Amino acid sequence: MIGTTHLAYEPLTESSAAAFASQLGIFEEGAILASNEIGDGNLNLVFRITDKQTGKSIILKQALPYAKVVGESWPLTLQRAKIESEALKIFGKMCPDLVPAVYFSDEQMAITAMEDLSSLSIARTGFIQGKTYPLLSSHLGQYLAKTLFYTSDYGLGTDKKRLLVKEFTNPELCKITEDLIFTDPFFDSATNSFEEELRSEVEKIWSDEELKFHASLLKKSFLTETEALLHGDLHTGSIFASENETKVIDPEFAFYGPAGFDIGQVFANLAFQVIVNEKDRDTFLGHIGTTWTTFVAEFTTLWKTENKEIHSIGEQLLSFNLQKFFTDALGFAGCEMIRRTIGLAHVADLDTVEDKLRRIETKKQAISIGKMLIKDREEIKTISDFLSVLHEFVG
Ligand code: SR1
Ligand code: MG
Repeated sequence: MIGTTHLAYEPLTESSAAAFASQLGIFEEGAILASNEIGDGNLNLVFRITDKQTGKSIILKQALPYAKVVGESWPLTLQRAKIESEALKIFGKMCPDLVPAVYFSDEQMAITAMEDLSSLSIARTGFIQGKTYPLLSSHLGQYLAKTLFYTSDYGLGTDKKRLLVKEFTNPELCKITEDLIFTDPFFDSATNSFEEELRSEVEKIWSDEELKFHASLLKKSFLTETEALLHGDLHTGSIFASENETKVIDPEFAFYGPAGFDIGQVFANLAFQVIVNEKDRDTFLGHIGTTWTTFVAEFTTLWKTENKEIHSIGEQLLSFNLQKFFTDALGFAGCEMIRRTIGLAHVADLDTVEDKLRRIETKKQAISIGKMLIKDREEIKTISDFLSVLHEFVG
Protein backbone atom coordinates (compact mmCIF):
# COMPACT_ATOMS: atom_id res chain seq x y z
CA MET A 1 0.00 0.00 0.00
CA ILE A 2 1.25 3.46 -0.90
CA GLY A 3 2.64 5.74 1.85
CA THR A 4 0.51 8.86 2.12
CA THR A 5 2.24 11.36 4.40
CA HIS A 6 4.78 12.61 1.86
CA LEU A 7 2.30 13.20 -0.94
CA ALA A 8 1.57 16.81 -1.82
CA TYR A 9 -1.56 17.51 -3.85
CA GLU A 10 -1.28 17.72 -7.58
CA PRO A 11 -3.96 16.96 -10.16
CA LEU A 12 -3.45 13.54 -11.71
CA THR A 13 -2.97 12.96 -15.42
CA GLU A 14 -3.83 9.67 -17.10
CA SER A 15 -0.23 8.49 -16.72
CA SER A 16 0.29 9.67 -13.13
CA ALA A 17 -3.07 8.08 -12.18
CA ALA A 18 -1.83 4.72 -13.51
CA ALA A 19 1.44 5.13 -11.61
CA PHE A 20 -0.47 5.99 -8.43
CA ALA A 21 -2.81 3.01 -8.83
CA SER A 22 0.10 0.63 -9.37
CA GLN A 23 1.32 1.38 -5.82
CA LEU A 24 -1.96 0.64 -4.03
CA GLY A 25 -1.46 -3.10 -3.72
CA ILE A 26 -4.65 -3.70 -5.69
CA PHE A 27 -3.02 -4.89 -8.93
CA GLU A 28 -0.35 -7.56 -9.41
CA GLU A 29 3.23 -6.29 -9.21
CA GLY A 30 4.39 -5.27 -12.73
CA ALA A 31 0.86 -5.24 -14.20
CA ILE A 32 0.52 -3.07 -17.31
CA LEU A 33 -2.19 -0.56 -16.52
CA ALA A 34 -4.34 1.42 -18.94
CA SER A 35 -5.70 4.70 -17.63
CA ASN A 36 -8.56 6.78 -19.06
CA GLU A 37 -10.09 9.96 -17.67
CA ILE A 38 -13.85 9.36 -17.91
CA GLY A 39 -15.27 12.07 -15.60
CA ASP A 40 -18.32 13.85 -16.95
CA GLY A 41 -19.49 15.37 -13.66
CA ASN A 42 -19.23 18.94 -12.51
CA LEU A 43 -16.42 18.83 -9.96
CA ASN A 44 -13.83 16.03 -10.18
CA LEU A 45 -11.39 14.00 -12.21
CA VAL A 46 -12.36 10.34 -12.62
CA PHE A 47 -9.92 7.75 -14.02
CA ARG A 48 -10.64 4.15 -14.91
CA ILE A 49 -7.50 2.07 -14.38
CA THR A 50 -7.47 -1.35 -16.04
CA ASP A 51 -4.98 -4.20 -15.88
CA LYS A 52 -4.51 -4.86 -19.61
CA GLN A 53 -3.87 -8.55 -19.08
CA THR A 54 -6.52 -9.57 -16.56
CA GLY A 55 -9.12 -6.89 -17.28
CA LYS A 56 -9.37 -6.10 -13.56
CA SER A 57 -10.26 -2.44 -13.10
CA ILE A 58 -10.80 0.23 -10.44
CA ILE A 59 -11.88 3.85 -10.38
CA LEU A 60 -9.60 6.60 -9.06
CA LYS A 61 -11.53 9.74 -8.28
CA GLN A 62 -9.72 12.97 -7.44
CA ALA A 63 -11.21 16.28 -6.32
CA LEU A 64 -10.00 19.38 -8.18
CA PRO A 65 -9.35 22.62 -6.30
CA TYR A 66 -12.08 24.32 -8.33
CA ALA A 67 -15.51 23.50 -9.79
CA LYS A 68 -14.82 21.86 -13.17
CA VAL A 69 -18.27 22.89 -14.43
CA VAL A 70 -17.32 26.59 -14.18
CA GLY A 71 -13.50 26.60 -14.18
CA GLU A 72 -10.67 27.89 -11.99
CA SER A 73 -12.59 31.10 -11.28
CA TRP A 74 -14.71 29.02 -8.83
CA PRO A 75 -12.17 27.74 -6.27
CA LEU A 76 -13.11 24.87 -3.95
CA THR A 77 -11.16 23.20 -1.16
CA LEU A 78 -10.31 19.51 -1.36
CA GLN A 79 -12.09 18.53 1.87
CA ARG A 80 -14.97 17.05 -0.13
CA ALA A 81 -12.86 14.04 -1.14
CA LYS A 82 -12.60 12.98 2.51
CA ILE A 83 -16.31 13.65 3.05
CA GLU A 84 -17.09 11.48 0.04
CA SER A 85 -14.88 8.54 0.99
CA GLU A 86 -16.10 8.57 4.62
CA ALA A 87 -19.73 8.80 3.52
CA LEU A 88 -19.25 5.93 1.05
CA LYS A 89 -17.82 3.80 3.86
CA ILE A 90 -20.70 4.64 6.23
CA PHE A 91 -23.45 4.13 3.63
CA GLY A 92 -21.65 1.03 2.34
CA LYS A 93 -21.90 -0.61 5.77
CA MET A 94 -25.65 0.01 5.81
CA CYS A 95 -26.31 -1.00 2.20
CA PRO A 96 -23.32 -3.02 0.91
CA ASP A 97 -25.15 -4.02 -2.27
CA LEU A 98 -26.17 -0.47 -3.14
CA VAL A 99 -22.90 1.46 -2.67
CA PRO A 100 -19.51 0.98 -4.40
CA ALA A 101 -16.74 -0.57 -2.30
CA VAL A 102 -13.92 1.82 -1.26
CA TYR A 103 -10.42 0.30 -1.57
CA PHE A 104 -8.26 3.26 -0.54
CA SER A 105 -8.47 6.97 0.21
CA ASP A 106 -5.88 9.71 0.67
CA GLU A 107 -6.84 13.05 2.13
CA GLN A 108 -3.79 15.04 0.93
CA MET A 109 -4.14 13.90 -2.66
CA ALA A 110 -7.96 14.11 -2.40
CA ILE A 111 -8.17 10.65 -4.00
CA THR A 112 -10.56 7.75 -3.49
CA ALA A 113 -9.97 4.37 -5.13
CA MET A 114 -13.19 2.43 -5.52
CA GLU A 115 -15.06 -0.34 -7.27
CA ASP A 116 -15.39 0.12 -11.03
CA LEU A 117 -19.06 0.08 -11.95
CA SER A 118 -18.62 0.22 -15.70
CA SER A 119 -20.81 -2.81 -16.25
CA LEU A 120 -23.62 -0.49 -15.12
CA SER A 121 -24.76 2.83 -16.65
CA ILE A 122 -25.50 6.20 -15.15
CA ALA A 123 -29.27 5.99 -14.61
CA ARG A 124 -30.00 9.36 -16.24
CA THR A 125 -28.05 8.39 -19.37
CA GLY A 126 -29.80 5.02 -19.50
CA PHE A 127 -33.22 6.66 -19.15
CA ILE A 128 -32.46 9.00 -22.06
CA GLN A 129 -31.51 5.94 -24.13
CA GLY A 130 -34.86 4.29 -23.28
CA LYS A 131 -33.90 2.05 -20.33
CA THR A 132 -36.18 1.90 -17.28
CA TYR A 133 -34.34 -0.37 -14.78
CA PRO A 134 -37.17 -2.39 -13.14
CA LEU A 135 -35.52 -2.74 -9.71
CA LEU A 136 -34.24 0.82 -9.42
CA SER A 137 -37.01 2.22 -7.24
CA SER A 138 -37.25 -0.66 -4.77
CA HIS A 139 -33.46 -0.42 -4.39
CA LEU A 140 -33.64 3.35 -3.89
CA GLY A 141 -36.44 2.99 -1.35
CA GLN A 142 -34.28 0.56 0.63
CA TYR A 143 -31.20 2.77 0.30
CA LEU A 144 -33.11 5.82 1.53
CA ALA A 145 -34.73 3.96 4.44
CA LYS A 146 -31.48 2.42 5.67
CA THR A 147 -29.23 5.47 5.29
CA LEU A 148 -31.80 7.89 6.70
CA PHE A 149 -32.81 5.63 9.61
CA TYR A 150 -29.39 4.32 10.67
CA THR A 151 -27.83 7.82 10.72
CA SER A 152 -30.75 9.41 12.61
CA ASP A 153 -31.08 9.87 16.36
CA TYR A 154 -33.38 6.83 16.31
CA GLY A 155 -31.04 4.49 14.48
CA LEU A 156 -27.70 5.70 15.83
CA GLY A 157 -28.48 7.04 19.27
CA THR A 158 -28.18 10.74 20.10
CA ASP A 159 -24.55 10.78 21.36
CA LYS A 160 -23.08 9.07 18.31
CA LYS A 161 -25.24 11.16 16.03
CA ARG A 162 -23.99 14.42 17.54
CA LEU A 163 -20.39 13.37 16.77
CA LEU A 164 -21.27 12.52 13.20
CA VAL A 165 -23.06 15.85 12.71
CA LYS A 166 -19.75 17.54 13.58
CA GLU A 167 -17.74 15.31 11.22
CA PHE A 168 -20.04 16.07 8.30
CA THR A 169 -20.41 19.84 8.48
CA ASN A 170 -19.34 20.20 4.80
CA PRO A 171 -19.83 24.02 4.68
CA GLU A 172 -18.48 24.62 1.20
CA LEU A 173 -20.67 22.15 -0.66
CA CYS A 174 -23.72 22.98 1.46
CA LYS A 175 -23.23 26.62 0.42
CA ILE A 176 -23.28 25.54 -3.25
CA THR A 177 -26.61 23.77 -2.70
CA GLU A 178 -27.97 26.64 -0.62
CA ASP A 179 -27.23 29.11 -3.42
CA LEU A 180 -27.98 26.98 -6.48
CA ILE A 181 -31.17 25.31 -5.24
CA PHE A 182 -32.72 27.65 -2.71
CA THR A 183 -31.57 31.16 -3.59
CA ASP A 184 -30.37 31.88 -7.12
CA PRO A 185 -33.31 30.50 -9.18
CA PHE A 186 -35.69 32.75 -7.26
CA PHE A 187 -33.82 35.98 -8.16
CA ASP A 188 -32.14 37.44 -11.23
CA SER A 189 -28.80 35.80 -10.40
CA ALA A 190 -25.86 35.56 -12.81
CA THR A 191 -25.69 31.79 -12.21
CA ASN A 192 -29.10 31.22 -13.82
CA SER A 193 -29.27 30.02 -17.39
CA PHE A 194 -32.39 29.52 -19.51
CA GLU A 195 -33.72 29.95 -23.03
CA GLU A 196 -35.16 33.40 -23.84
CA GLU A 197 -38.48 31.67 -24.56
CA LEU A 198 -38.73 30.89 -20.82
CA ARG A 199 -38.10 34.46 -19.69
CA SER A 200 -41.70 35.33 -18.91
CA GLU A 201 -42.09 32.12 -16.82
CA VAL A 202 -38.83 32.89 -15.03
CA GLU A 203 -39.83 36.48 -14.32
CA LYS A 204 -43.07 35.17 -12.82
CA ILE A 205 -40.95 33.08 -10.43
CA TRP A 206 -38.90 36.13 -9.45
CA SER A 207 -42.00 38.16 -8.64
CA ASP A 208 -43.98 35.42 -6.88
CA GLU A 209 -43.74 36.41 -3.22
CA GLU A 210 -45.68 33.38 -1.98
CA LEU A 211 -43.36 31.02 -3.89
CA LYS A 212 -40.26 32.78 -2.58
CA PHE A 213 -41.59 32.63 0.98
CA HIS A 214 -42.08 28.86 0.70
CA ALA A 215 -38.65 28.42 -0.94
CA SER A 216 -37.12 30.31 1.98
CA LEU A 217 -38.93 28.03 4.46
CA LEU A 218 -37.44 25.01 2.67
CA LYS A 219 -34.04 26.70 2.70
CA LYS A 220 -34.41 27.23 6.46
CA SER A 221 -35.10 23.53 6.89
CA PHE A 222 -32.02 22.69 4.76
CA LEU A 223 -29.87 25.05 6.85
CA THR A 224 -31.07 24.15 10.32
CA GLU A 225 -32.33 20.56 10.56
CA THR A 226 -30.10 17.58 11.33
CA GLU A 227 -32.43 14.61 10.94
CA ALA A 228 -30.05 12.28 9.11
CA LEU A 229 -26.76 12.03 7.23
CA LEU A 230 -27.79 12.80 3.67
CA HIS A 231 -26.18 11.92 0.37
CA GLY A 232 -26.83 15.56 -0.47
CA ASP A 233 -26.83 15.28 -4.29
CA LEU A 234 -29.04 12.28 -5.01
CA HIS A 235 -30.02 13.00 -8.61
CA THR A 236 -30.07 10.30 -11.28
CA GLY A 237 -26.53 11.22 -12.37
CA SER A 238 -25.40 9.95 -8.94
CA ILE A 239 -26.91 6.52 -9.53
CA PHE A 240 -25.44 3.64 -11.53
CA ALA A 241 -27.99 1.07 -12.68
CA SER A 242 -28.51 -2.12 -14.65
CA GLU A 243 -31.45 -4.51 -14.94
CA ASN A 244 -30.48 -6.14 -11.63
CA GLU A 245 -28.26 -3.72 -9.76
CA THR A 246 -28.29 -0.18 -8.40
CA LYS A 247 -25.32 1.67 -6.88
CA VAL A 248 -25.47 5.13 -5.33
CA ILE A 249 -22.25 7.07 -5.95
CA ASP A 250 -20.78 10.56 -5.35
CA PRO A 251 -21.84 11.54 -1.81
CA GLU A 252 -19.40 14.47 -1.70
CA PHE A 253 -22.28 16.78 -0.70
CA ALA A 254 -23.01 14.60 2.36
CA PHE A 255 -24.11 16.52 5.48
CA TYR A 256 -26.64 16.28 8.30
CA GLY A 257 -29.90 17.73 7.05
CA PRO A 258 -33.63 17.14 6.62
CA ALA A 259 -34.35 13.55 5.52
CA GLY A 260 -36.81 14.72 2.87
CA PHE A 261 -34.01 16.38 0.90
CA ASP A 262 -32.58 13.12 -0.47
CA ILE A 263 -36.06 11.72 -1.10
CA GLY A 264 -37.09 14.93 -2.87
CA GLN A 265 -34.09 14.86 -5.19
CA VAL A 266 -35.00 11.30 -6.22
CA PHE A 267 -38.65 12.34 -6.80
CA ALA A 268 -37.63 15.38 -8.88
CA ASN A 269 -35.17 13.56 -11.09
CA LEU A 270 -37.63 10.72 -11.77
CA ALA A 271 -40.29 13.36 -12.48
CA PHE A 272 -38.16 14.73 -15.34
CA GLN A 273 -38.68 11.38 -17.07
CA VAL A 274 -42.41 11.54 -16.31
CA ILE A 275 -42.41 14.83 -18.23
CA VAL A 276 -40.25 13.95 -21.24
CA ASN A 277 -40.74 10.21 -21.64
CA GLU A 278 -44.31 9.74 -22.89
CA LYS A 279 -43.71 6.10 -23.81
CA ASP A 280 -42.56 5.06 -20.32
CA ARG A 281 -44.47 7.67 -18.33
CA ASP A 282 -46.41 5.12 -16.28
CA THR A 283 -43.21 3.23 -15.49
CA PHE A 284 -41.60 6.37 -14.08
CA LEU A 285 -44.73 7.29 -12.13
CA GLY A 286 -44.50 3.72 -10.81
CA HIS A 287 -40.84 4.29 -9.88
CA ILE A 288 -41.77 7.36 -7.82
CA GLY A 289 -44.53 5.39 -6.08
CA THR A 290 -42.33 2.37 -5.39
CA THR A 291 -39.48 4.51 -4.06
CA TRP A 292 -41.84 5.96 -1.48
CA THR A 293 -43.76 2.79 -0.55
CA THR A 294 -40.55 0.77 -0.20
CA PHE A 295 -39.02 3.56 1.88
CA VAL A 296 -42.05 3.62 4.21
CA ALA A 297 -42.15 -0.17 4.64
CA GLU A 298 -38.41 -0.50 5.34
CA PHE A 299 -38.18 2.60 7.55
CA THR A 300 -41.17 1.36 9.58
CA THR A 301 -39.53 -2.03 10.13
CA LEU A 302 -36.26 -0.43 11.21
CA TRP A 303 -38.10 2.02 13.48
CA LYS A 304 -39.92 -0.81 15.23
CA THR A 305 -37.01 -3.23 15.49
CA GLU A 306 -33.85 -1.15 15.85
CA ASN A 307 -34.93 2.06 17.53
CA LYS A 308 -32.32 3.34 20.00
CA GLU A 309 -34.71 5.97 21.35
CA ILE A 310 -36.87 3.74 23.49
CA HIS A 311 -39.37 6.54 24.14
CA SER A 312 -39.84 7.21 20.43
CA ILE A 313 -41.13 3.84 19.35
CA GLY A 314 -44.77 4.98 19.41
CA GLU A 315 -46.75 4.73 16.17
CA GLN A 316 -47.81 8.36 16.42
CA LEU A 317 -44.25 9.72 16.20
CA LEU A 318 -43.44 7.33 13.35
CA SER A 319 -46.47 8.58 11.38
CA PHE A 320 -45.60 12.18 12.17
CA ASN A 321 -42.03 11.70 10.94
CA LEU A 322 -43.05 9.90 7.76
CA GLN A 323 -45.61 12.60 6.92
CA LYS A 324 -43.01 15.31 7.57
CA PHE A 325 -40.44 13.57 5.35
CA PHE A 326 -43.05 13.30 2.58
CA THR A 327 -44.17 16.92 2.73
CA ASP A 328 -40.56 18.14 2.90
CA ALA A 329 -39.60 15.84 0.00
CA LEU A 330 -42.30 17.39 -2.21
CA GLY A 331 -41.06 20.90 -1.47
CA PHE A 332 -37.41 19.99 -2.02
CA ALA A 333 -38.38 18.21 -5.25
CA GLY A 334 -40.03 21.43 -6.41
CA CYS A 335 -36.87 23.47 -5.73
CA GLU A 336 -34.71 20.86 -7.51
CA MET A 337 -37.01 20.86 -10.56
CA ILE A 338 -36.89 24.63 -10.90
CA ARG A 339 -33.15 24.78 -10.35
CA ARG A 340 -32.34 22.04 -12.91
CA THR A 341 -34.51 23.88 -15.46
CA ILE A 342 -33.45 27.52 -15.11
CA GLY A 343 -30.45 27.55 -12.75
CA LEU A 344 -26.87 26.26 -12.89
CA ALA A 345 -26.20 22.58 -13.77
CA HIS A 346 -29.18 21.58 -15.90
CA VAL A 347 -30.29 18.01 -16.56
CA ALA A 348 -29.83 16.23 -19.88
CA ASP A 349 -33.39 14.78 -19.60
CA LEU A 350 -34.73 18.22 -20.53
CA ASP A 351 -31.77 19.72 -22.41
CA THR A 352 -31.53 16.86 -24.91
CA VAL A 353 -35.14 17.16 -26.10
CA GLU A 354 -34.25 17.95 -29.71
CA ASP A 355 -37.33 19.75 -30.93
CA LYS A 356 -37.03 23.25 -29.53
CA LEU A 357 -40.77 23.91 -29.16
CA ARG A 358 -41.20 20.65 -27.29
CA ARG A 359 -38.13 21.35 -25.17
CA ILE A 360 -39.54 24.69 -24.09
CA GLU A 361 -42.90 23.05 -23.42
CA THR A 362 -41.32 20.34 -21.21
CA LYS A 363 -39.33 23.00 -19.33
CA LYS A 364 -42.51 25.00 -18.74
CA GLN A 365 -44.09 21.85 -17.31
CA ALA A 366 -41.08 21.30 -15.03
CA ILE A 367 -41.36 24.88 -13.77
CA SER A 368 -45.14 24.59 -13.20
CA ILE A 369 -44.78 21.29 -11.33
CA GLY A 370 -41.91 22.71 -9.29
CA LYS A 371 -43.92 25.79 -8.28
CA MET A 372 -46.95 23.69 -7.36
CA LEU A 373 -44.87 21.30 -5.23
CA ILE A 374 -43.24 24.16 -3.35
CA LYS A 375 -46.47 26.05 -2.66
CA ASP A 376 -49.00 23.21 -2.25
CA ARG A 377 -46.84 20.54 -0.61
CA GLU A 378 -48.99 20.50 2.56
CA GLU A 379 -52.11 19.77 0.48
CA ILE A 380 -50.62 16.68 -1.19
CA LYS A 381 -51.13 14.18 1.62
CA THR A 382 -50.34 10.81 0.06
CA ILE A 383 -48.20 9.27 -2.63
CA SER A 384 -51.39 8.61 -4.68
CA ASP A 385 -52.25 12.32 -4.47
CA PHE A 386 -48.73 13.14 -5.71
CA LEU A 387 -48.90 10.71 -8.62
CA SER A 388 -52.38 11.97 -9.61
CA VAL A 389 -51.20 15.57 -9.55
CA LEU A 390 -48.14 14.73 -11.66
CA HIS A 391 -50.34 12.84 -14.11
CA GLU A 392 -52.69 15.83 -14.43
CA PHE A 393 -49.80 18.23 -15.13
CA VAL A 394 -48.34 16.18 -17.95
CA GLY A 395 -51.80 15.57 -19.43
C1 SR1 B 1 -20.84 23.80 -9.01
S1 SR1 B 1 -21.48 22.27 -8.70
C2 SR1 B 1 -22.97 22.17 -9.57
C3 SR1 B 1 -23.77 20.98 -9.24
O1 SR1 B 1 -23.06 19.79 -9.53
C4 SR1 B 1 -23.26 18.83 -8.50
O2 SR1 B 1 -23.54 17.57 -8.99
C5 SR1 B 1 -24.38 19.37 -7.66
O3 SR1 B 1 -25.64 18.99 -8.14
C6 SR1 B 1 -24.15 20.82 -7.78
O4 SR1 B 1 -25.26 21.59 -7.42
MG1 MG C 1 -21.70 14.53 -8.20
